[in-house]
Amino acid sequence: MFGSANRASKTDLTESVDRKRKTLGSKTLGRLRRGLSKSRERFVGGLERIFSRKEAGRDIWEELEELLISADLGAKITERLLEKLRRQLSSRELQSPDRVMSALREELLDVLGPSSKGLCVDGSPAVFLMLGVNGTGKTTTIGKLAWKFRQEGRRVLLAAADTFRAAASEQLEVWGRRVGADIIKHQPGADPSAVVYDAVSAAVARGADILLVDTAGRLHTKSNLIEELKKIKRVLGKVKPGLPQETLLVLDAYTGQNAIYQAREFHQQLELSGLVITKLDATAKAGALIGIVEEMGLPIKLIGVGEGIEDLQEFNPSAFVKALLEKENG
Ligand SMILES: Nc1nc2c(ncn2[C@@H]2O[C@H](COP(=O)(O)OP(=O)(O)OP(=O)(O)O)[C@@H](O)[C@H]2O)c(=O)[nH]1
Ligand SMILES: [Mg+2]
Repeated sequence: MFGSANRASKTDLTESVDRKRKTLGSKTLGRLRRGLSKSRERFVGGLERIFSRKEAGRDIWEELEELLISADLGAKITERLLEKLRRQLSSRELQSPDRVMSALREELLDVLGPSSKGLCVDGSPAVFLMLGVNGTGKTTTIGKLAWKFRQEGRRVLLAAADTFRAAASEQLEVWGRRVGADIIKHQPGADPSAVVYDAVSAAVARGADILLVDTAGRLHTKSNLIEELKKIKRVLGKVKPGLPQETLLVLDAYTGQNAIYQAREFHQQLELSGLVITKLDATAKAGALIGIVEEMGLPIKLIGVGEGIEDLQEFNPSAFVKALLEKENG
């Protein structure tokens, strides 16, 4: 369930709601497992390969270190993890992939656990500002998110504040038609803050529950992108104190550890409320997300696990770790 309000009819039988929840739960987990298959293969396949070889004189610690680094966990977490495993595991236990896996699982949950925090949908409207460098998946995430909210019966408005390319607002319009959400747009080249101003006014006037603001990812004039985004944020705050409820940085998981540089810069300048990690299905380096959470201390609010309309999930640390480390029959 996205957000806190529950709009299900009171006449629903508890039993049927439970049944629905169960099917949804397993569908969601299946999609997550599918999405993370490349990264899971790196972890699980890698561990199996390490433990299936029997020749003497190998340094298992070194091989484990290589595996974790290749999954893009980052040097700091890898080091801490190996230290913990060294303390916890006897040399006999070190022969057991299960024991190593469960120690790994515990450590990842320790880092990711505090990162689960739902989206703030309080306010009328609740405004989400989506930021990120070019091509990370901002517009697609907005489309998927709008779909989720529409499924919950919320009224959703989209703001086309990426005004440089005509194609940007067209892409958003296609999503709007697909999910049943109106869009507020100006001519190409217009001031993005003006679009946002109009969009909030329209959202208030039309009684929209959620306003999703799409922004540009690249520099398109001589002006600085970060300055443009700051201005959008200032305008929102002026229209109504407390807006936006969410300032979300969209990061492409494929970027691996380098995403941390984007996260630092945007957080410093724009005070993020959380992260969205997309394309987890396209990378074998989903481990990078763990290093980013540890360094930034920001919650991951959403993850993208494919290009389809349903391929967006609220981040659930234990489901994520399970899907990353456990094989189908696990
Ligand atoms: N595999 C995969 N592809 C994704 C995901 N999210 C987005 N994409 C794809 O990434 C590409 C870029 O997505 P956009 O939504 O246009 O990215 P953007 O951040 O809006 O890009 P700009 O507007 O150019 O800054 C598209 O081809 C999307 O289909 C995901 O979770 N998984
Ligand atoms: Mg876009």
